[in-house]
Amino acid sequence: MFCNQCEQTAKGTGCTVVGVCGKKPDIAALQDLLLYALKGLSIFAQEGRNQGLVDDEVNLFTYQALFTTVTNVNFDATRLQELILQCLALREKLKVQVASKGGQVDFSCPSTTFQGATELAKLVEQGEEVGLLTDKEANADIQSLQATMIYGIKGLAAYADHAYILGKSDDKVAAYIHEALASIGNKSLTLQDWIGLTLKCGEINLLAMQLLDEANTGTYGHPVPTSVPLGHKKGKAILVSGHDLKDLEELLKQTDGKGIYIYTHGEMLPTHGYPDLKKYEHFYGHYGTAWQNQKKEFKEFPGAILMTTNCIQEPQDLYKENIFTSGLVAWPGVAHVDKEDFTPLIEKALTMPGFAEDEEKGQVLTGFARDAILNVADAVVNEVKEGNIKHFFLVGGCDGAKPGRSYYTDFVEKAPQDTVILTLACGKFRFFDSQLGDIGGIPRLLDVGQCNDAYSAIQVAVALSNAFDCEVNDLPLSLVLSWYEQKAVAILLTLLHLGIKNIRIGPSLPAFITPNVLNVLVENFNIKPISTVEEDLDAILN
Ligand code: FS2
Ligand code: SF4
Repeated sequence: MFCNQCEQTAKGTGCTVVGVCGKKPDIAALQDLLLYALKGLSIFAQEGRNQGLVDDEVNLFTYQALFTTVTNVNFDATRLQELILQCLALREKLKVQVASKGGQVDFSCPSTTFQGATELAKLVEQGEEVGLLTDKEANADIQSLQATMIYGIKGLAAYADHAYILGKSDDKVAAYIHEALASIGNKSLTLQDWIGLTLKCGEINLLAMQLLDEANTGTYGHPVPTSVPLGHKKGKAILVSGHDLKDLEELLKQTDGKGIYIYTHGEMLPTHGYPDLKKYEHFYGHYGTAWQNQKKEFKEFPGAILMTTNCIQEPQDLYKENIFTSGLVAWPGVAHVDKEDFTPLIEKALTMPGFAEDEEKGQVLTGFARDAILNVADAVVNEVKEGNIKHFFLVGGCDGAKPGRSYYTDFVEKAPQDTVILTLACGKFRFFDSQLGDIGGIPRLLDVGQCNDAYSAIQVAVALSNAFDCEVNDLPLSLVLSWYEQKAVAILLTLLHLGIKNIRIGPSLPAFITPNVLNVLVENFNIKPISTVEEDLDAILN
């Protein structure tokens, strides 16, 4: 196997024996084969569009198949086998439709004709043969751009899938994905073309994030500042992790009146701010921190656990019977439930002890998405004009297990008192309960939401630039980002597409970026790796 798509990749170069995430070689091979099959499907989807044919089933499948291969989502060989076979069946169906429109159906790329083996072991061998979906004959820089684009597309597909679940989609997203995947192996494309196609991922990702923002706020209302208890109530309990708001809503509906309290874990914390979710009285509080602490935190939770998206880790025996996956998440031997019927999960919670007593552990504030911040924009602008707020930092992104990630905690703690910290995604759990005080009633630590809410942070930056009549790059705003998986790659490409410069990124640079590609990023966008907190604060503020 070879996989280098996430920040924790082995030795900073690639996982070759087994994934640091727990991905085994057979799963890596099946994920590679799924992407290869998807490339074949993309060629027909692109030709179909040329003939005026758009297939919604193909679009949705494309999002789901890509999201499945994101880090810490699907570790189940049987589920991947089903998806590969479904992909080939869709390809054949589309081929017939394209032919009926007079389109081309005879392509030289073997991904358009390959047949999947019926036995799982043989399918794994086929996956090992195709390997990573990059053009192995292209030079290292082109392969690096292709990898960056594919990883960005995985993140983009995750956002598109979330938006789709809540009824929002735009064919431009699928059209770009199909074009990009179909282009791998096209020898006529130059390095410059690949830079363009890669940055286009950022442009399309902005659209997908906008769709998701509209889907979330249109369905559940704009988040409002909300205090979330970190303790618990006496009684039965279910813990919900991941990012899927629809799963959470369905669970809240299906547990209403059943005497079960619902708690969030990890990236689900910001859901407490949505009016149409917080209205449920049994939606109580937040338990635990970020994904990489789940083994310790889940085994101590006295109720059932639902994992709605990434990041799942290998469930330990102590809680394997209590954890359920939904949507695209899968772990072999772990029960899977669908939002249409959470009965097995609810019944499990009812058989478990729950919390024996009420316990207070303080509160954290969330719900500072774009609408909430823009509602106090005048006050924020005044504080800046009066010199009380000197600088804004966006300290956000993914968390992970590496010790170098303490940089972000230290950064927030050492940021001067006259600065405001916007944060989002699971990286915030290193400092989410820090008491940073306020400036003129404006909290110094503002939780914008999940990684899925990066669009909200971008809108806040754009609104500030309008208020100060300057470009975003000229604002007293610095982005200090942590990355882990492929949604972060998509967001970074969006920031680059928007021309945002001087981003600091860590804890390490992506293994799939070659020195030449990094040079392009440094020369055009002045991207920097994080250094020490003191050096970076000094460089930013002085
Ligand atoms: Fe965190 Fe994991 Fe949010 Fe990423 S829970 S690293 O996949 O999506 O951020
Ligand atoms: Fe390694 Fe990350 Fe790939 Fe898992 S997703 S195999 S940790 S590079």
